[in-house]
Amino acid sequence: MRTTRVLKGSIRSRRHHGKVMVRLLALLIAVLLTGYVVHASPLATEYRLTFRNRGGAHWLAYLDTDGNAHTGYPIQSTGADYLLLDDALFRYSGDGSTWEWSPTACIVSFQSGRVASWQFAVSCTGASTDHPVVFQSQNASWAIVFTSPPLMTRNFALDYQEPPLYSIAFTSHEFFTSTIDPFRDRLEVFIDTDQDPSTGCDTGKIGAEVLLSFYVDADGQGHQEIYRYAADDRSCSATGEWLRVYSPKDDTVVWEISSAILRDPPNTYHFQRLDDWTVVYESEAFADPDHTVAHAEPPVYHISLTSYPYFTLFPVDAFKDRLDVYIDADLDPSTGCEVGTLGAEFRLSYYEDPDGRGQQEMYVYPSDDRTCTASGQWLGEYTPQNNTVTWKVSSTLIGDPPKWFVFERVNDWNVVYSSPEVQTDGYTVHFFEPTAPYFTHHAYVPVVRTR
Ligand SMILES: [Ca+2]
Ligand SMILES: [Ca+2]
Ligand SMILES: [Ca+2]
Repeated sequence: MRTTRVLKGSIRSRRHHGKVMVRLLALLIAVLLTGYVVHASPLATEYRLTFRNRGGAHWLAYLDTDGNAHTGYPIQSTGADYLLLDDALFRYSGDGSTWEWSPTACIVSFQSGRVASWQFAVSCTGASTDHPVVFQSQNASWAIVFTSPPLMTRNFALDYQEPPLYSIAFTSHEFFTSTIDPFRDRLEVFIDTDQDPSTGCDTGKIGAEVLLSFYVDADGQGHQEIYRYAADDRSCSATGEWLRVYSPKDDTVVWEISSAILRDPPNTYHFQRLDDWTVVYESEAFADPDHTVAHAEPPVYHISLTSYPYFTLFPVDAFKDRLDVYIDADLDPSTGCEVGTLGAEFRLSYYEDPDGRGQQEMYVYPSDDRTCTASGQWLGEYTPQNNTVTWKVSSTLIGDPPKWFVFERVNDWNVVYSSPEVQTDGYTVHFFEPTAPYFTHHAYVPVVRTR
């Protein structure tokens, strides 16, 4: 019968009536046996409100006693008709937006501190049913520390535990071991608090409502900032607010953020590292169900080629003279661009533009691109030092060691030097082109290869 949706009214009500009678009888027996009654409806004459919080100097409870969001002071989508501010109860007397409260004669038993609690007569508010309450803590200068979501009383009682602080950590060895440009180099965390990619700042992976940022000022002092994006701010135009001075430890920045800002987990995260305002590393977007989130940037390869001949022997022709590194990422000579003994999945390239500015490029070869036809992607401007070019490449791109490398120098589109195969188990690879190539069998015999 329970699965039958259509029941004749009379049968149904009679059955229901019967059940009620049985329950009343059971309750009567329970009362006789135990001597007390469990109320099924709000009968308490006193409020008992408890707000377990992480600290503050003032504690507030907003009471929407008529359950109508359109009456009283608007907060967290409720309309507060009464306010408990520390040990006093106030009645709302504003116009629906102003902060105006009138004192009441109600006597409130109040306990301050991390377990803030209030006890007072229900008749003080005249509420006849359970209703929404919003708890809030403020500091000594009346700044909001935490605001709860709307909570519902149960028989005029409420016991609420403030959620923990969010602790969001970003570890980047690369960031802290490189030279940090003030303001322009950053560690950032985009957070999609509603887990809706169509709202907030569009990072390409998530729709972020919040961005946490770390930078260093001209004096070397670390700072944390927060950006908050409105739902329709798809182009991320919101201005940042300064949070605090911050000193990183162990190559890690930790942002501690109130749950009032990020709401309850889960959130979706997207970590980025900026070098000179350019994104040079970005994590995959991932959801985390906790208040503690930690992300570490994977290691970065530093691949260097020193070539005295390139920088000192001849004038460098724009575009046509190059320094190249081929990388066999899968250690399989039969896949990728065929170069010497390697089958390269990647090539890193350096050249000068007509203005003499150094540029870096990267080529990605599919496994069947044996003749190396893939087009390059521009990586950025680069200024060589000590006749050396260093490419920095994330291991997320080419994978972890070991890797095989071949270094080449190209003159007027002809390969004029090709190194022996270099194998490495580390993330740092430095190759020195022999300065007296005439002594080696890699001599200046042009090896012409189509590019
Ligand atoms: Ca109201
Ligand atoms: Ca969103
Ligand atoms: Ca290969």
